[in-house]
Amino acid sequence: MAGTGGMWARMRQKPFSLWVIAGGLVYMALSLLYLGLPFAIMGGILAGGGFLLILFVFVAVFLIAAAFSFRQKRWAYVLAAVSSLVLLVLFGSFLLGSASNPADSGFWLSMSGLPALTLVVIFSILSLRSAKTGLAQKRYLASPHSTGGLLTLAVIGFVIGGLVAGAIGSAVIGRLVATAGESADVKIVKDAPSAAVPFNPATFHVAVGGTVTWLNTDSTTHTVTSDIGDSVAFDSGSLTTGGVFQFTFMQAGTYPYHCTPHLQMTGTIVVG
Ligand SMILES: [Cu+2]
Repeated sequence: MAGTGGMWARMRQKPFSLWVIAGGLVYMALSLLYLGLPFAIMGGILAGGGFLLILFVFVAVFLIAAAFSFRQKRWAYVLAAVSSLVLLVLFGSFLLGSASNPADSGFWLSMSGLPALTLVVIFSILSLRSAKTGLAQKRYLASPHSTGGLLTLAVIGFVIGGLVAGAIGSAVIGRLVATAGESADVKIVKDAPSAAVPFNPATFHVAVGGTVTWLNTDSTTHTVTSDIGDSVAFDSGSLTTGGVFQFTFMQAGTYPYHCTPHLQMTGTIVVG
């Protein structure tokens, strides 16, 4: 009992900023691991053209930075700030994209990851600045009862609020997509990248001058893009959940198409 009591006392003496840095980094590492592990188990560590490897490097770097920031190593503050910034720069636009659609499968990560990493950057830079004099000297770094604590609380509140609003929005979008699905010609199905028929129906027939309507019912962003070399070129750009694309075919022919981020997703339009 005395041992655990002593441990708690030591934990409580840890400057508050270290909890924020380590907590934010561990949360991100676990999130990335949760995201990447299924793909790694399915396709090996080199799946996705090295994308997974980059993901796991971030996991390792985040965990190292978290552990040594907690021990007040100055280089670890630098590592924490730099690695967080690099992730924000590399995947910021991707994260912002899924943050704009609550029905997107990446919404929770964007909603929580962007604020968490921002907090890590702020607190690791401030901790580095005060490392020489000691974090205990700065109240906003030492104690949760401070502006630093208020900022953290505000960010956590923002994230929880965003996730709750997102869950409601996601349900609404789901209902709207189900209704819209009845009028679409070709549906991008749920879990399309691993589906046998990602574009349903796989082959759609339309008369010359007819318009085809695609609807994305998946929780991931996809595109409807004509295969290279076609005389008739079409490209929907990114379609998030509920996204609709229409194209009018003026020439008879067979038009194969695919999804740009998932090349295994293919379909065909037959005109005439
Ligand atoms: Cu796709």
